[in-house]
Amino acid sequence: MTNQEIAKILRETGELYEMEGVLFKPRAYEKAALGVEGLGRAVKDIYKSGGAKALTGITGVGKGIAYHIELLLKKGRFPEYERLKKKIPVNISELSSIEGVGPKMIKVLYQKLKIKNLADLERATKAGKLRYLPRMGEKLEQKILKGIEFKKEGGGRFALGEILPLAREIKERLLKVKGVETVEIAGSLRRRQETIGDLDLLAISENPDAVSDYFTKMHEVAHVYAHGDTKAMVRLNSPAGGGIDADLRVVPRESFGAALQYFTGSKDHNIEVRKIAIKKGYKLNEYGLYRGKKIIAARSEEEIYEKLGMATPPPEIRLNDGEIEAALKDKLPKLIGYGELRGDLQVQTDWTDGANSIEEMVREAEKLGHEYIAITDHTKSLAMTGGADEKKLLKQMAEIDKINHKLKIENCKLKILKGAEVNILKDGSLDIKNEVLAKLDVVGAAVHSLFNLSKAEQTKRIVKAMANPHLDILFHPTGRIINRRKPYEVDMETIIKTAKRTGTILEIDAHPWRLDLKDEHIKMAREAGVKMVIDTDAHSVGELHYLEYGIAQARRAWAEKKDIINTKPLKEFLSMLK
Ligand code: DGT
Ligand code: CA
Ligand code: CA
Ligand code: ZN
Repeated sequence: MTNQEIAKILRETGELYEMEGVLFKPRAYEKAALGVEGLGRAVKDIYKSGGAKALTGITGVGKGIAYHIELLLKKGRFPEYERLKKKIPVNISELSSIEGVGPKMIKVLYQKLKIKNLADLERATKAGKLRYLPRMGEKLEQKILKGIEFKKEGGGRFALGEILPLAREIKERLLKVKGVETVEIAGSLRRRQETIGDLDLLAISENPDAVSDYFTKMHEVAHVYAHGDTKAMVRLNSPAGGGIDADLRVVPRESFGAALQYFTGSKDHNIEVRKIAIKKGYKLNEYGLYRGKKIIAARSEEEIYEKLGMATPPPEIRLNDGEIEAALKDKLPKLIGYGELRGDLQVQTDWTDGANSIEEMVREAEKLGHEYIAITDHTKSLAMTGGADEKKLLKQMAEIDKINHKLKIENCKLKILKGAEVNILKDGSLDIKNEVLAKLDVVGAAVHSLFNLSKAEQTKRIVKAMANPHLDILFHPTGRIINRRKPYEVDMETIIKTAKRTGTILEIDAHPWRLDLKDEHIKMAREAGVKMVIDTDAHSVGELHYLEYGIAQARRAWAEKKDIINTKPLKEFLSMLK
């Protein structure tokens, strides 16, 4: 069982307990799920080396949950989960992927209307049956219907962050099959697109049959569409709920580059590249670059692009969106690298709705090699998170001073910055007094309410907030949540102009559900010379690992190191704030 699968069952157990109205347990299982997700190692390896006792070393995992994980590893299930699941046998992850649907509602939906999955929910909502349920009504019914429709518009695609860990796990497993020399992830995953339709994997193997055989028999496989010795196509049970297709092609070493180039895409990029080949009197396909029957290049992508008179574009920008012209002139951008960020600037802790303490977050940031981390808990008008008022913020600042002092004594080079994720109120003012904001190192602000204002009103509200001399970073500027919530109406051109004028930094929120700014807005900001940062919006130690998704987002928008200011050392970074 993979970490992702274990985390999913733990999280579901928490949700099932919540349906039961049990206290404390929901949060405990959620925390354990977050702990498992945040591990750098496989749970099964930890168990192998130290048994159930070693499992209690995982953040959020006590004796009881460690025992459940042990049973999961041995038998694939544990009794509490089965007992709870029997009472409410529904597809929880599918149902709760709809905005506005939580565990308590799922229970009512099942008990009153026998709703088990998304299709049932859609039918009942369209028939107007939800409004009559306790504590519901027409308004909530409309909201749910909108949520279902928005998800459907996504076309059944998955967020990159849901699928990349699965693809990497499968890659590691395939690499262990006898005869396998190389495995690469191709397609939209290699291009790090926001959303993924299906997984494409390429392998080189001395024994193609063995690897494609293994692939069709993996425990996640729900259905085998095709199974030849060089090609296999399957449907996987995805950890996100529902299924996702996966293709594996086993190709010869001599033509691996051609296959990788072809299956990385995008299709539009490939079509243009093929035209260039034809103009030069060549032919290009997934087996190689040919002149007549003679292979000119095939072993590596670089070789092929070179023979075409082009530099090799990074996969993230292969969209036929200017990269081909740039590659022909050897003028490709030098994209920001995956290891170039020095700090994280949006981090929540157990002072509000985060799962871990400041110190736990800091220790993880230290492991990640960060030079700085801003603690930015929510503020008071976001009451459901236990948002901080002025007094609580001052108390937290004192706590941060203490931990910083401790780090200094240890000769640790990490510095904790005092911050907050302040709410922008309806009139554009902030919900924390300026005199307290002035004491913080980094002030982030965000819209967390009134998503339905008109475009003009929403824009005016945010512009006003940006004019506050204490506001450094505008967090997740459009508020969208992939497959779940549309961005609020806002005029990004005006926001970007205002950012330039006021010196406000725009955030690229790396959380895989947010990825906000979007690539097109990053491009606009870059062209306007607006400063940006990439940060995780982490609510647990595991989520501190999300920076790579934000970097991918920035790379797809052609961002370079200079565009992203948390690539700078601490002192220089601080000097760039308002
Ligand atoms: P997805 O799966 O919808 O997220 O997007 P991709 O880009 O992974 O698309 P997929 O899985 O259909 O195909 C993988 C790659 O194979 C694609 O990026 C480019 C290449 N490819 C697929 N169909 C064609 C085609 O008709 N012409 C060309 N030139 N390339 C293709
Ligand atoms: Ca694909
Ligand atoms: Ca495919
Ligand atoms: Zn939060």
